[in-house]
Amino acid sequence: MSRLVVVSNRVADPRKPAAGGLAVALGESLQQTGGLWFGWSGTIVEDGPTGEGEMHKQQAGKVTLATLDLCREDHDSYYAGYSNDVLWPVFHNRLDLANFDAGFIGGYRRVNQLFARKLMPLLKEDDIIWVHDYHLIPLAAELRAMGCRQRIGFFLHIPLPPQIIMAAIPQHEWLARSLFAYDLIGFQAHQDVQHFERYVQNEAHGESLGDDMYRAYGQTVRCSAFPIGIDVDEFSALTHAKESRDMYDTMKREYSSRRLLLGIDRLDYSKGIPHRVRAFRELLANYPENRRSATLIQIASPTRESVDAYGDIRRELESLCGAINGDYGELDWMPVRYIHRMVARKRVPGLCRAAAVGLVTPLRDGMNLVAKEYVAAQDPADPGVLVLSRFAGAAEEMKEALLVNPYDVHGTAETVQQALQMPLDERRARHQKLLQRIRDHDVHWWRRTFLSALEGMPQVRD
Ligand code: GDG
Repeated sequence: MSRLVVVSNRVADPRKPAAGGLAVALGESLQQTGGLWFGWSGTIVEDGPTGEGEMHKQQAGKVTLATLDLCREDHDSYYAGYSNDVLWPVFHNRLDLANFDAGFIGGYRRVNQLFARKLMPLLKEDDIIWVHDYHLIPLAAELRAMGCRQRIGFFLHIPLPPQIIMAAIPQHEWLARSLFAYDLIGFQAHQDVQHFERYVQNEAHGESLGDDMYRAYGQTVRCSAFPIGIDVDEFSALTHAKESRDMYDTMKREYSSRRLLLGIDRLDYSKGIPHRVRAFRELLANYPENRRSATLIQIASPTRESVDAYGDIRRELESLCGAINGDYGELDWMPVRYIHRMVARKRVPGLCRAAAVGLVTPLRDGMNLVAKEYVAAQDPADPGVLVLSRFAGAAEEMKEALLVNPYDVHGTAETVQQALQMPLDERRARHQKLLQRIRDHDVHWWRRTFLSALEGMPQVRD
């Protein structure tokens, strides 16, 4: 059996309780076969030389964790710069927020080369290499340039934008060419595959060969959608753990005669939180029966605070929530509870279960795991309703949610009202179908199908 080598920007110890489904899924597959997990250590060396980094190796059960420190300059240009200030906004269709600073690309390239150089000596002949996400698009090309012939797969956790938006990135052709150094590319949704296909045909002047195979730049690559899931059983089991039950009981007690609406997101501009809060204000304005009765709890956990756009969204949200509470709040009821902190993972299922409506309304999202977690946490006998943005990858599968256009604040408010009034029979029927779907395509299915497709690729490249 081939050894699995996972490469991602950050590395998690698979023996420790994981913060999310991805770490669980990757940790689990590595634990089974034994394997190597390679990435940045999270340490920034203030005055270190560029393109270098000390490597740390640690054994975690059957898994070897190999991590690299980055110097300040490399970190700022590769991670905060090119990854999060260019690729993240553009891939989420936010050209207006992209900062095409010409200084970033050097660091992005340098760190990918550094990763390749440090990884190369650790590789064995029949390893299977699985690279994750937009930070590492050129990694396979760098490895190939150093003579790596092992099978390499790439999974993009965020959306791939339409060709015309992709083409705004000054280095788009280099990025696209780099993708063809992989054997297999996995996207979250069929729409991403369509965007890839159009780019290949119109921009790269390549062709689709059928059977998910594409040819351009003298290379052939397989590309398919592998929608990521969650560990449904683990998440449902967490619902019954003490912390989660306590959370649920507290919420039910505190809001006994009130309806809870819940949003849980990193405070990222892609998640559409201000639009959602405006929709909630519209709900209170247009359907006054919800005043004193509906409460929106919005958990917005801090993220990437060194990037300017994140400070802006925080200020916008704080002022919006303050204005709604000022306009509609009563001495014994505040419409919005906004929390700018991370909530403990063990409490999340209980919070989801207590909420009558789950609001997952990103402006753009690769998948969105919160949509799946909300469904997994519900009581099947009395489930809440998921209101889901049509622009989340999850909307391709989760058809029984109430789908909304988050830019349409009025329409979203109407749909939330529909969710609040939905009869029990309909709630149960929708929930049952959604639960079945997230069970059929859980995180284990995602990992198995991706890795078996990668293992099925011929090892020798032309
Ligand atoms: C990227 C893609 C894709 C959030 N706040 C708290 C908290 N969370 C947890 C959620 C969920 C996870 O973080 C967020 O996952 P998402 O999928 O919603 O979003 P991204 O972080 O943007 O992830 C996305 C994903 O990769 C996987 O491929 O689905 O489209 O953007 O698990 O529950 N957890 C805790 N406290 C919080 O305050 N404990």
